[in-house]
Amino acid sequence: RKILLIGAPVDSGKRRRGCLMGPDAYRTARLPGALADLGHEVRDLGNLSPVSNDLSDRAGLHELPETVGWTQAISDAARDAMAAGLPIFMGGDHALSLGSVHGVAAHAANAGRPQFVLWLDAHSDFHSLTTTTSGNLHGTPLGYVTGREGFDGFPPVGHPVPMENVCLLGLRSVDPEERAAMDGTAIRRHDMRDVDEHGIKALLQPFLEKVAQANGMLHVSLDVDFLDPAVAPAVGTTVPGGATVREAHLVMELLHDSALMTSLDLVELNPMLDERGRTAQLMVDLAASALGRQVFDRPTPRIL
Ligand code: DIR
Ligand code: MN
Ligand code: MN
Ligand code: MN
Repeated sequence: RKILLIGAPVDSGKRRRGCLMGPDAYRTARLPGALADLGHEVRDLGNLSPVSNDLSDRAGLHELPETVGWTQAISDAARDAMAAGLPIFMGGDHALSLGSVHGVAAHAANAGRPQFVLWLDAHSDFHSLTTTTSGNLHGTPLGYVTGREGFDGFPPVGHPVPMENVCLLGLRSVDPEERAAMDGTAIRRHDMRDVDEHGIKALLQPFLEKVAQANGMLHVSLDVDFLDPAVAPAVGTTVPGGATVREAHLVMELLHDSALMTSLDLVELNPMLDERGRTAQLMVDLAASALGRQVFDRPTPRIL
């Protein structure tokens, strides 16, 4: 496949700085080479910058104007990249997904195909500008792209992702306002207890079948804190009890087998917090699994 690496050093989505170093950490951990080794044609498009605007800061919201500027820039880049191949957005914090999902959903709509989103995260990121209590906009992208009210100042969401097309896996920190907003919607949400009780494949498989039946496009958003902090310490918002290395790889391997993934975010890596680059390396290895690295070949596409 043709893979486009897009650096999005977004660091405005929360207070602790460092995610801006993420794209270069992925390059240093050899993401381009790992994907090329699998036979893919890889192009690194370099790093984006936020579009400037004349918005002002808004009380209670951290770095709103910069995040709006990133959203515009990343959405535009996402649309362009979707026409050329499979984009991987190298973050940057999770505020980058306001733009990446906005852009890929617009592309899908123009291609006449439904957009699906798999959200791998400890958090649900389902706030709006009016419900966030932290003011950190990395907690809002899923609310934005599903068309929640309360995103004044952001580009309008012309192609919201339907709730029933969203699957969250790995949850263990959901704010009361987020839970209330998700209640009664058709969003698929699986906390870590679900993973413990049923196994991660049993949760993912029905969702992948739905994507396949609908001939959908599938965006995957991988937050470092989906993983357990013991194996992925380089993230500002660690929550104990996350996915194991093998659970995360199995998700990626099933994604590869399904041949359904059309775009990918790698977000929230803060290299300042890493231990000798181990988290960056794990994220690179997970991306490689999603794009075909395996011990023994298995036939694809394959949905069991
Ligand atoms: C938290 C989000 N619920 C907040 N935290 C996240 O600040 O609204 N951390 N997304 O990764
Ligand atoms: Mn997140
Ligand atoms: Mn359109
Ligand atoms: Mn998170």
